[in-house]
Amino acid sequence: MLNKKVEKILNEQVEKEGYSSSLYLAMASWAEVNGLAGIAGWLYAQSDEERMHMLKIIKFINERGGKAVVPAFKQPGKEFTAVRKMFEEVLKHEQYISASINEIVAVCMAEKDYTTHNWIQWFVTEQIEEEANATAILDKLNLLGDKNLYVFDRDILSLRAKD
Ligand code: OFO
Repeated sequence: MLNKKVEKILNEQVEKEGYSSSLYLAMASWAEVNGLAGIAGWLYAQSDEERMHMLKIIKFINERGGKAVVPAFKQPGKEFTAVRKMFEEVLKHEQYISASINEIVAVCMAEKDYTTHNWIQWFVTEQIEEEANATAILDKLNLLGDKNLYVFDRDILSLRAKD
């Protein structure tokens, strides 16, 4: 049976992953209507990946005898004024998610739930990649400068890690 404190924090993570999915979907849609098809493609794929993270947690909670709760998701922003600023927001958001995964690890340790502790390691590793991806994109944007978005938009899909 899943420990109650662990169940609670995992359900909170369900909300965070679902929000991540909505946030990247909103960014993708903004990029699409602004003629940035490559960036939109990257963000649509990222949004799908976040939904997959959410599902992974829902299924784990249920499999372990807990009860997953699908929450309401707050609405993400609609307007993203500049590409670089938007990716700074992506990195900040991923750092926030990493901290929250670490919090789950801490609760698992405190509750001696070594099964969930073992399972959550997938997310620990995933967050290294998520932060590295966002940082790599920001590095490229810094190299290119704001005037070369055409090149960046063409090349960004090659920066997607093979999932
Ligand atoms: Fe972006 O890794 Fe899940 O949230």
